Amino acid sequence: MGHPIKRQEAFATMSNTGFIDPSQIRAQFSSAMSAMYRTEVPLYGDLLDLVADTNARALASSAALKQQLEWTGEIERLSMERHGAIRVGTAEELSTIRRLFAVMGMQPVGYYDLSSAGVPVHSTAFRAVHEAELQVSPFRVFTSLLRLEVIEDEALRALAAAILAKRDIFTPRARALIQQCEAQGGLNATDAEAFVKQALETFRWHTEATVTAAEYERLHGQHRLIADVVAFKGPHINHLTPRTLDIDEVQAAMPRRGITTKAVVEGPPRRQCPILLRQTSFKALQEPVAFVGQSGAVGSHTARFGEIEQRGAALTPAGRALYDQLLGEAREDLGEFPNEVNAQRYADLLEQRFEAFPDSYPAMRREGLAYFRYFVTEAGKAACQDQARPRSLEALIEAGHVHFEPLVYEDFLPVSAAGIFQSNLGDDAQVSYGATSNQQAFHAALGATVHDELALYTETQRRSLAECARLLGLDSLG
Ligand code: OOG
Ligand code: NI
Repeated sequence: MGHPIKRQEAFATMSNTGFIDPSQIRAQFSSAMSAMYRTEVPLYGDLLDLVADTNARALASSAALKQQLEWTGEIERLSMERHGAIRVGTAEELSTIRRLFAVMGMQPVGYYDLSSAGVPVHSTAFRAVHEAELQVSPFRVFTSLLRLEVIEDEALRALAAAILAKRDIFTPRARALIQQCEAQGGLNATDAEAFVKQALETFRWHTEATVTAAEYERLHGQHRLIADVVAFKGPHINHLTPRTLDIDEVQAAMPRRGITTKAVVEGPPRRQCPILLRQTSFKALQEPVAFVGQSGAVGSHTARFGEIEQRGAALTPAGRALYDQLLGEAREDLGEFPNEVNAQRYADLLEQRFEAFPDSYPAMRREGLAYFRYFVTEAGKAACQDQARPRSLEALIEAGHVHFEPLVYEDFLPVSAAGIFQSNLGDDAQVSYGATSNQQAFHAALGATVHDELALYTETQRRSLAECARLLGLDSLG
């Protein structure tokens, strides 16, 4: 095995137009968001410390893990890696959010329909789409649009729509800077800095509600999520999630620090070779709220929570189908929704079912279950002029001239997301809304179509093979 390749500078900070690279704006925004959330929810700061400790320990105890993250460059982005989540109320809010994220090089990826799981929203994730941009800042935001049509009470639906129509979740200056960026093709350093500050306002927590206590109760009575979206001035960031290298370790450490977590870790079971995404969260905080007509914050609302995640290999359609099948089987075996009481049994069932999912990267590659990134090793470079060197991908790997590592999963999982929503909404009633999945309506509201995440992984894998071929002086590989 060769040595990890020194990564090339992914981006120059500024292009010759004088505009700041969108990835740099995203990095600044992500860090400003984290600082803001730390002051709003101090527990988030504790969580960051805990995750940093755990990650340092995981790296110190596994040279293989450290080397893997060095190959892929993830080691450099780990400490700044996080995702957030917001919920918006109208098509106009969603499409303007899309334009706001575009200033930072974030595009909508994937469509998640959560209504079948009893959560009246559909969602996408805004994130960078190219591996070089992700390397600068992997910041992502899970963004949900409330499906008002699920409110059966017509008067209440009209009330919610009227309240939403009155608010503007963007500052005038943020709107102007978005427009300016679109017209000019970028923002200079001063404008980028102003943009970060203005954009942050949209995600801030507001103690003052936009509705009376009685209206809040009506909205809340319909669904807690509806109150959360409709009753406030903006789509407050409801959690910010750091990436850990060992989620079970953090899950076990949290109670020792007085944090009560969700009973069940969402996603696949613990494995030698992590796949997709494992997540767990802890309960929302009760926040004081001032309703219209009240003096002082005498009401309360639970909106915000903490979450941690561990990311693993991105799966191909075949790998994903196998994942969905095994997850479904484990849930069927359990015969009820995972909860505190059956958590251990569920974990055991998951583990049993997932024995059918190969737990080594070479096997996952051979069976076409995951996406990979390929690198030319030192030995490969040294052998470049050798007429007898291998030329096929398999032979190059065999000879140690090409090395591969899994592509990290950059997205979310609908079943897991529904579980996270539900645990934080305190919702035990797992009703299905039966509203049909409506990606078309989502696209119409968004004012754009979402990227297919699988196409993005395929492209990254292809680019890495093309780069290997170039370095080795071969026509093509793979
Ligand atoms: C989003 C819940 C989903 C995740 O990581 O899957 C989520 C929300 O509560 O708004 O954050
Ligand atoms: Ni989340």
